[in-house]
Amino acid sequence: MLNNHINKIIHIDMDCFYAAVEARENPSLQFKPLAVGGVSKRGVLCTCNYIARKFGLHAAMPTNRALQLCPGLIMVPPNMCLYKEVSREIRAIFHQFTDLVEPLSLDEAFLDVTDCKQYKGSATLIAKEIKRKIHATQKLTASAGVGPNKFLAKIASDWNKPDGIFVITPEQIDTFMPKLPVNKIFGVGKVTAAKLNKKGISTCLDLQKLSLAELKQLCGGTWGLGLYDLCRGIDERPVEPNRIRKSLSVERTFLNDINELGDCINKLPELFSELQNRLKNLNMPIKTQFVKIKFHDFTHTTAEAAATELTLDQFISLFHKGYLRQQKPIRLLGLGVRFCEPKSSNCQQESLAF
Ligand code: DCP
Ligand code: MG
Repeated sequence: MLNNHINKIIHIDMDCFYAAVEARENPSLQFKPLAVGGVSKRGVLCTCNYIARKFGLHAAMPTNRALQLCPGLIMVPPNMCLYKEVSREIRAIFHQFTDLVEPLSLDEAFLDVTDCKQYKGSATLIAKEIKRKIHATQKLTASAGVGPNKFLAKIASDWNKPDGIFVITPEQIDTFMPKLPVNKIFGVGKVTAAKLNKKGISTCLDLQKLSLAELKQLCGGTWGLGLYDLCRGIDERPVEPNRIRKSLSVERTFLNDINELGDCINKLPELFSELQNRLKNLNMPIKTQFVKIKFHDFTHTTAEAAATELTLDQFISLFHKGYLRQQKPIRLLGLGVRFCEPKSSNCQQESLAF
């Protein structure tokens, strides 16, 4: 990181993710204490909604205990396929702003929007727009944190949960950090916090007063070094999109299902130019192009054809092909490409990790 260069990182974390998806699917559950998890006697909670949290319930609590604390609790077994699909759609929203997306789990990701030109480059406005888009298309709420690094962005997303947004600017670090309790530092669990508390260390200011050598002695070499930076709000870890890209697609979930074929075709040019823009930066050889259609009843189909150069016409004919298979109102449209395998003989690309 250059000294005069300030990164803009967003952390997004969905609110009571599995429970919120279940309540969306079954609105009669919306205002009741609700948990997702193992319903058997030996089961545990994956998560619960915020109403259930008022009774002291939390993730990983045994179901039996949860039912004792909250007798009116409604338990739903997890539906991982559904959560994965929602997660994929949310990630597609992130990618409308940057390809520097590092997912941490199904419901959480870091985004590096330092070079994002949208919304005049304002990370706060981008985070607000991401929250808006998630709510408009998924009927779910997310919390967002904005900061100059991953550590601060993650703390910020937790600050105003649920449905919150919190921004920590570089100028605020020196007033924000000293007051922060040590247990807010990711990695400082109950055991470390108790150990530190015993020594009279409860805030980051207390930690800042220790020398590096003292911290290393107290917490071990590597962790001591990490803490020395973190308690000052310093974190230089980059956002790492950690997979080898095999495909790239752009997609839209519509606010209302689209019934008219013509209306759908009118959406294609905009998606096409968005796809072209994203591809410009990658410079990777293409193997196929495809159109993905998700219908109102969540069934979906993909029409695909070999391609080296992309054309809108080919996407339009693929769209017709896919649509004719079901001819139902459309919930989501996507355009994408698959790339040549990194080691395939007819493509020269060496490593496509980024
Ligand atoms: N999860 C799980 N078991 C755990 C913790 C979490 O199965 N011990 C699942 C269920 C959660 C999802 O992962 O819905 C996301 O985890 P989070 O920690 O982000 O928790 P929530 O999204 O449920 O709640 P919050 O609003 O606090 O983020
Ligand atoms: Mg969450």
